[in-house]
Amino acid sequence: MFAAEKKLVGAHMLVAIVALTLGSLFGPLQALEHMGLNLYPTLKAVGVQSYYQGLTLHGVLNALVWTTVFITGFLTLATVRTLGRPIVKIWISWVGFGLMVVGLVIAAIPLLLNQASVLYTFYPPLQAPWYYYLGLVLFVVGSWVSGWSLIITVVVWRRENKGQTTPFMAFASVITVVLWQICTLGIASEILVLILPWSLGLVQGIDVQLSRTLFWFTGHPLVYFWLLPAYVSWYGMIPKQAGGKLFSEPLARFSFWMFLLLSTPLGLHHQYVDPGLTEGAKFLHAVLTYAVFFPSMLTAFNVIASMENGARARGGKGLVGWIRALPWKEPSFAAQVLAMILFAFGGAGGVINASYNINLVIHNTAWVPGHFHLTVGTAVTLSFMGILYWMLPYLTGKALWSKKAALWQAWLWFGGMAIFSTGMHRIGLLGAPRRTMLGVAIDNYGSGEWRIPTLLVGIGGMILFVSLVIFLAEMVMTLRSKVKVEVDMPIAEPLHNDPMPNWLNNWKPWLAGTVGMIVVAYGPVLIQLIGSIASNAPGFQLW
Ligand code: HAS
Repeated sequence: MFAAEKKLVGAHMLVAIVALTLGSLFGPLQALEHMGLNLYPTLKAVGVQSYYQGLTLHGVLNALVWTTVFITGFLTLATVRTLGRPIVKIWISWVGFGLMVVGLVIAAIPLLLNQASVLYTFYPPLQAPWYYYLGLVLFVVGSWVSGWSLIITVVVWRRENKGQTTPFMAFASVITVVLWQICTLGIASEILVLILPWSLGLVQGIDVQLSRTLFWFTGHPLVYFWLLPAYVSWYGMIPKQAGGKLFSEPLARFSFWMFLLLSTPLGLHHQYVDPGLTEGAKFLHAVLTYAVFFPSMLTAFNVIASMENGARARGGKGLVGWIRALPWKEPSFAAQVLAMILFAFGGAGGVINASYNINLVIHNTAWVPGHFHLTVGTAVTLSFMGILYWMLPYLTGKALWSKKAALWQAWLWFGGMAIFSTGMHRIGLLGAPRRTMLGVAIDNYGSGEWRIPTLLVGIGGMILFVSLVIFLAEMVMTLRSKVKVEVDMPIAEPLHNDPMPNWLNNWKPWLAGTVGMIVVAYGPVLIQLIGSIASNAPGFQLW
């Protein structure tokens, strides 16, 4: 691939891995605290003032920064490599990257000073200094600018290659980017119109419900912005890594269109218990949440069929015996398939969350972080780690330090997360609130029935920490390696080479449908909230 693009992607990976490392330092602390071992007081000397400061750093660095920066770099790589064309104006991508880094540095200052411990959802009326929000804005704008650069490149490629179907990974990457551009309008308007004037003291109060609703306008599709790059790899690369072909490329493209259409108009499933929103709107969002389950089921079917195709080509036999023939010794492959397996459980939990009435049992309990550590913490993060196992040698020309260590890392993440999230789900069902120090309460609730699940949380958290250390060692030692290799990106071919139906290749109806769905699902909600706006909540600093 083109050297300039490799440098750009490499810079993204560096920032992403540093964010993952720093953010993950707080994970074990929280897990140990839940187990009853509170190490936070000893951390005051190094500037970590509270559980909430640690939790905010953990959420922002891992859920927002590691993901977004990795994704921006990875989608750039997948697009230019499969188009076989450099980025049209690479300086635009560098500007985007630069804005993200500047935004990150600005936001980091109040975070480190314990002035912005507002958690990753930064719900008003919790209030951070205005420059924290400015940092977030610059970070998001940076990701937009990088996305524009990618969109321009695909548009120019389409002009240069009239009549040809955009290669799958470039197509799927650009849908992900467009989804992000549309859905971040919620958070952008929340910060620019409501939060910044309020945190600057230009207005005295804020409308809490309108802010939360705009947040979740972005907050839910955000999870698909995290997930879809993993799907780019599961569809676009895993079949090749398994030794086979993509079972159905049209079905894969259809899934991506469905995600564009259905990811945004369902954010109210995070607000089922919020007052001031109509039952009808919540019901509509619940129905649409079940609809967005469908493209993930299509993905499960298509990806498993593709892996079976590869396993049988490798000599695999039997109804399930073919699974043994998969390349389990390849860390990049194993990490991603292990991520898929835990995602099946995370997805099943998602159906429970989505249910309007059962949600009442789990909302705001430890069940929810249990759910999202299986999804963003594993389906996404472990897949990205697996991708880095071929990507780092590809970008640097240096051999992966140790396949064995990388395999251990993947299995430890899988095992650690299975234990951790079992504990979190269980304790959530027992009524433990999320975002709360639980250690002090273990013995006071339910005749000690919290004891075992919180122990699982602590043990799982420590296993995850060991896995992360191995991952970092793998990255650092690979960068230091003197062994040269030539690695290419694994690009899966489709099993059937039939021409792509036009309706899967035409943006207009899908974009129109996406806008239409958002208008139907959010129009009445926003009209009602804006019509009765009550900017009366002062800012609070409770930490
Ligand atoms: Fe979620 C809360 C519903 C998916 C992340 N979710 C959250 C939060 C986060 C999050 C971060 O309806 C907390 C936000 C906060 O801070 O408050 N979620 C769903 C549903 C899905 C779902 C229905 N979530 C995700 C993904 C995430 C994510 C993906 C991140 C990447 N979620 C909810 C709801 C809430 C929620 C409510 C609010 C709860 C509350 O009250 O606060 C679905 O899209 C899931 C579909 C997934 C599947 C699984 C498909 C499986 C595949 C792999 C197959 C391959 C295998 C390998 C098994 C249907 C594709 C086989 C191997 C062989 C070798 C053969």
